[in-house]
Amino acid sequence: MFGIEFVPADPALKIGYLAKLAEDVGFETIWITDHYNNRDVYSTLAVLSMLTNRVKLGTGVTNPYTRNAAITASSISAINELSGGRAILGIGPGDKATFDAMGIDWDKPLTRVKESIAAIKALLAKERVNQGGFNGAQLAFSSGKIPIYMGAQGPKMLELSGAIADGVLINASHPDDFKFAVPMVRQGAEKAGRNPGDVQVCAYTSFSADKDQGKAIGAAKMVVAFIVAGSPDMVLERHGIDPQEGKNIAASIAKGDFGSVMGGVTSKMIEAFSISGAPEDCRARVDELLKTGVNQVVVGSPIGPDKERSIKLIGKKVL
Ligand code: F42
Repeated sequence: MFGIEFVPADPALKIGYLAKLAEDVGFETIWITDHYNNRDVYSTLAVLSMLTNRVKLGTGVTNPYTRNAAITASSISAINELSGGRAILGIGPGDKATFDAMGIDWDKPLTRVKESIAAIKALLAKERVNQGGFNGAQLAFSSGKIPIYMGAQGPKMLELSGAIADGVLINASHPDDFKFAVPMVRQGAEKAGRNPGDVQVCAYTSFSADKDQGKAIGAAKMVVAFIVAGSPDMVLERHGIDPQEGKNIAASIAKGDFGSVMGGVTSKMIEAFSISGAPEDCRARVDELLKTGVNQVVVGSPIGPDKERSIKLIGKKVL
């Protein structure tokens, strides 16, 4: 199964055009990211609800800090209603860097996600909520059951997703990362007395496909630089990358020296943190991911050097 991610750094109507194309070439789920500095995730999903017919439409991912859980429950229910029952709520702890800029404290992210999901489940069932800081909140409408997927990377978050979520969106592109993550999700499900097969594991990849392998890799470089700069040392070492190389890239990003950023990205980094190349190479990597227990591969940024052309190519040669 394949999903695709769009970032509302682009206007909703442009994403709507690409989303319809993605639906037509065979993608099954569309995920829209949520960061305050881009366009609003729910207005984008509302436009997509009207422009598509079949694909599932998810927040990929929202968080409980910038939006109160009751507002999230109301917003995603409205999208479920508009789209004829196609909504999925993707929720994670959120992006610390953007919270710092907004003056929001990233206090106890795991606890916050756990409590918010419990509250959202109750709110979606039109129950009155008195837990997790709520004092009797209740929605005035319901639009049916909505799957809840968690964005997670850390061991405890992965385990929690197995315990409480319908699926998990894991930001990674290499089979070694999934050999580490999938057992944790399964363990979380088993400990909670659930069937691990009931939790959909989604590889939220950085993907770049083009007939010209060099162009595909060129388009992935900047995205990979940001992933490397933000990855914990343990993750870099798992892929045989010296953490100092990551620190150097982070310093170049901080200085705004994007020439050095691009120059610092090695082929090992591209290999570890993206699926990029000609379509047949991308397909081979997808097959490796599926063998680790991944159920859905999400084609994430940059998609390719030319999004429209790459979506068509991926539809024909990868899906
Ligand atoms: N973030 C966004 O803001 N917008 C997006 O659109 C977005 C998309 C997205 C898609 C997939 C995905 O996997 C992640 C995505 N993210 C997005 C990032 C996401 O919101 C998180 O930043 C990211 O997943 C990193 O979170 P994490 O899973 O590593 O979890 C953090 C919080 C962590 O440290 N986890 C630890 C762990 O082991 O899992 C546990 C920490 C812990 O237990 N904390 C305790 C607690 O209660 O929170 C407190 C401990 C103490 O000492 O106080």
